[in-house]
Amino acid sequence: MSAPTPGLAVRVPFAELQALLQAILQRHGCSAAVAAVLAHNCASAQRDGAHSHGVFRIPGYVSTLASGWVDGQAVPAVTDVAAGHVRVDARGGFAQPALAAARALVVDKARSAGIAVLAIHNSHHFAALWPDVEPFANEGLVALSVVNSMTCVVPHGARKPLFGTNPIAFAAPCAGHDPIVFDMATSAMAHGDVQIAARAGERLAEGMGVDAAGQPTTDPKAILEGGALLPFGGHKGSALSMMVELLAAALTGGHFSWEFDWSGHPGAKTPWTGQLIIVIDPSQAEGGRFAERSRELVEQMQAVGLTRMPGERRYREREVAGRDGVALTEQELAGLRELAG
Ligand code: NDP
Ligand code: PYC
Repeated sequence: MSAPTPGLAVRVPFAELQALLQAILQRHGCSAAVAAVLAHNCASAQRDGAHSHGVFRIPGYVSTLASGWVDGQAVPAVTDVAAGHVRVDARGGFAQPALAAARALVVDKARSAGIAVLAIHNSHHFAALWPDVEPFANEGLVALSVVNSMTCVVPHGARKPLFGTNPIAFAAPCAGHDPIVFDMATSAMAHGDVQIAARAGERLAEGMGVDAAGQPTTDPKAILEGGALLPFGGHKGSALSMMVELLAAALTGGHFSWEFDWSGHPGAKTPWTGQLIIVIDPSQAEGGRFAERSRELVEQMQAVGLTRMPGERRYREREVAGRDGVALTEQELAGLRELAG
């Protein structure tokens, strides 16, 4: 669940917010190119009400850049590996500029081979995952992405944390509709939402995490201070989280969620891991009617009573933000202006 920031009070045009975030990121060590990509990503999350990865994350970007843990100037190195395989070394920078650098090549390959994988390593991902896949579906492609993060999730049946919160995002075209998109942590909650609950002084639902002694707790601070999250859905979410470690790290050449040590970089918040994106061209599939079949599926789901598709809440928030501006609190806006200097 992406918890709303309490007291959203001001509305800012998207372009203004994006420019403000870009100024902050450049001032704190990103190149203009990297800052542009991250600012668009973060402003989009705020616009869509994906608050756990909107402007809430900016102080984390700034402290991480200040700590020297991430290279905000990194220029990714793209390798054309094979007919359906592109590799990117993010060179210790962020994952989103690495995706941007390889995007055109991977789309070309998906269209010619029918499927292509984009394997990113040596990368930091501190954002929502849906912005990485949704644009592929807007171009008629199907995309699936996984990224691993930092050790804070206890595998089902284990005693100590090992996995990251390891999200999975999927996007598919749907005739006459916005793409079908879901994006979910494989932990019971995103770490960002635990932080937001702790900041708001709220308790969590049962089953989200354990304290430092491994005992179930509903106190978000106990989870953050020595405790850990649990996978969603017991052994099933745990298996998916394991799959994410394999695909995002073992397959890409990135770090597993436990394999990096940021203790020498106080203020570092961004996991230094890997990301895999699989892009499929459905026009080459049997029948060539994928988007229409998507639509049929959605209609059948609605016919049996479904009133809310994944991604729909974000699209609604996006529509309101397009009309009225992106919502944030006065305190958040003041904090951003201060960081922009
Ligand atoms: P949520 O549980 O809020 O949502 C997961 C998905 O389910 C979304 O697609 C959401 O759609 C959909 N959904 C939610 N409620 C319903 C409902 N009642 N009916 C139908 N669909 C529903 O996401 P998480 O808390 O698991 O993750 C939040 C974010 O954190 C994600 O963007 C994820 O990528 C990010 N994250 C990033 C990490 C990283 O390492 N970079 C690590 C972990 C998480 P909708 O969007 O419309 O609400
Ligand atoms: O919310 O779990 C999370 C997360 C980890 C890294 C970035 N976001």
